[in-house]
Amino acid sequence: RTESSVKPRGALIVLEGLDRSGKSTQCAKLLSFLNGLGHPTELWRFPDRETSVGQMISAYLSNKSQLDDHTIHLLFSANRWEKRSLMEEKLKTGTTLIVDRYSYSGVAFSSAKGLDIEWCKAPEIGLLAPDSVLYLDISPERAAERGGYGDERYERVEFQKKVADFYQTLGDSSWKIINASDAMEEVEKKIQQVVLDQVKECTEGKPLSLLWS
Ligand code: T5A
Ligand code: NA
Repeated sequence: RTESSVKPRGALIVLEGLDRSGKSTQCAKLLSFLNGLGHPTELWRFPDRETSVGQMISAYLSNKSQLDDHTIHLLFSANRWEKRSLMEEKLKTGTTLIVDRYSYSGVAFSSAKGLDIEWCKAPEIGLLAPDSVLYLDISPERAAERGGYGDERYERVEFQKKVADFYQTLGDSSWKIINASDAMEEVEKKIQQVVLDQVKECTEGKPLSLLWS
């Protein structure tokens, strides 16, 4: 087979940020934008609450169950590992994935509870590295003013401040910081620019890589 017959791979695009920073809103907009341009695209999210591991996580987040901090950390990681092979298959067959939270949430939230950051990163090693991480940057106070805040386990301003500090230590060259206090349409436009560039690079043969490198 000639090289031109190889299907260009999809891009792995991750949205990260504090609770209520607008990730799910922007993921949905991005999905319809890319689909509208004819790019095969799927929207994924972590935790994926549909799997049996995901149901344990969901019960924990809604305070219906209690788990040791290390245990829940590993469940979040396991929830990504159970989707890894499908993720690779989708990307290699040309589907772009927009992912609402990923390993950075895993490390930032557990580290904010006091777990060692290197211990937190270890189970994420070998998962697929995102081509682009869009970090929706907002102050914890501003985020708390948005709808629905306060129902789930981690939705407290003091805790979110610690999470923001750990997110800062995780940023690398794949990260783009997006001001998430802007109007939704502004945020949407900035994300579109970054993502179109990434989709193009992946189409042109950018290799997939692994966390953390
Ligand atoms: N977690 C997650 C871990 O501890 N470890 C892990 O490994 C992972 C993956 C659940 C929790 O789990 C933790 C992190 C979380 O605490 P979740 O299911 O993603 O994670 O949480 P959700 O409650 O679904 O979502 P978030 O709280 O993170 O909210 P979003 O998706 O950031 O925000 P969104 O889009 O729902 O918007 C919130 C509100 O703001 C408005 C929206 O209309 C909505 O009302 N809004 C704006 N308002 C003004 N201006 C804008 N630009 C706006 N954008 C959105
Ligand atoms: Na969300």
